[in-house]
Amino acid sequence: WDAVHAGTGESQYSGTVEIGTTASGGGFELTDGERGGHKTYDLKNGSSGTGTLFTDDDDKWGDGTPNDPATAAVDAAYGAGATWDYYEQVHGRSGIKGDGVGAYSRVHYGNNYVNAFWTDSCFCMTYGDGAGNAAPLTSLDVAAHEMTHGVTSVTAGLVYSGESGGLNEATSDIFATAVEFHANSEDDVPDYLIGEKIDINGDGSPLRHMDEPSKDGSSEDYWYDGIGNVDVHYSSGVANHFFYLLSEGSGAKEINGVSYDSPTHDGEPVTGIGIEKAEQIWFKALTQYMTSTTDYAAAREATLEAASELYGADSAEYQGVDRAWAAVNVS
Ligand code: ASN
Ligand code: ZN
Ligand code: CA
Repeated sequence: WDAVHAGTGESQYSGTVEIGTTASGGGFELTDGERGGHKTYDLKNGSSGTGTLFTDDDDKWGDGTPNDPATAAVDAAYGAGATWDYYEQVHGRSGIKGDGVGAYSRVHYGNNYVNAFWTDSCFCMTYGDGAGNAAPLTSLDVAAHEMTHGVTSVTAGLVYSGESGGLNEATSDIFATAVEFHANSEDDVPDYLIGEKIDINGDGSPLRHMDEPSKDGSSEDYWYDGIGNVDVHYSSGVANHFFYLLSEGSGAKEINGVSYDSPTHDGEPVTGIGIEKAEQIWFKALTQYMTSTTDYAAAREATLEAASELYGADSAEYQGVDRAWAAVNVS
């Protein structure tokens, strides 16, 4: 993507990137004038308030490593910009609320903090620096995941517990992946994995796998009665698996050098319709048909309605949605 007012950043996870900046006081500040004025702040290991807006003299930001505090800001700003561009270019939505107004990001939260999060009350995203302050949680998919919590909050408003909570979490993983494919960076090759760059497990494995969520040891591959009692980051597996199957189909497949092998509950195959149609169906379902209490059965209805509206009730896309839900035991 191209920012009109662009600084150059050396990111930790996505190579050399353009970030939107604004001239200020003879230098530059990390305010993206092209994307609703999205700002990126330095918490300097604090855990409250807004922190200090990042500034730079020559509009060249970060050094690609955690040694420079601006590096995490580059990744966070790039992620917010790429996510903004995705929603605008793919779904015609300008900003989280669709009102053209940016949110803001805070980096260097706390010490050795191994998480990132969205907060409704500040309308902002916050990123920890990871273990040993060496692996900030600022990769593109993590940024898009957190920003999507804002979109979910102002649209369906899926309650963050029970089955609706799993759908809320899955929506963030689904659009995190869609953003990654849309950005299509050669320095951050798109995949159906979440958090593959932040090494949160310390063994190089990703945080989550959409083709077979149970590969992480905790996530659910299939719906069952009572799944609403498990952590929303694990019950999300059912919808992540649905989305992978709808996009790519079941069985063994290699995409951009990564091997996937997606199973089905009934052992019958699923044929994918492609991620670009699958993400349109999920977005329409989220923004028009899901509500705060939508559960898995209702999510199936919502996506079937969306597929019917977009592609027709007799379409292969509609059949694909029906088939992919059956394959994760939702019918
Ligand atoms: N990174 C987590 C998430 O977005 C943070 C949390 O669990 N609140 O779901
Ligand atoms: Zn989340
Ligand atoms: Ca990913």
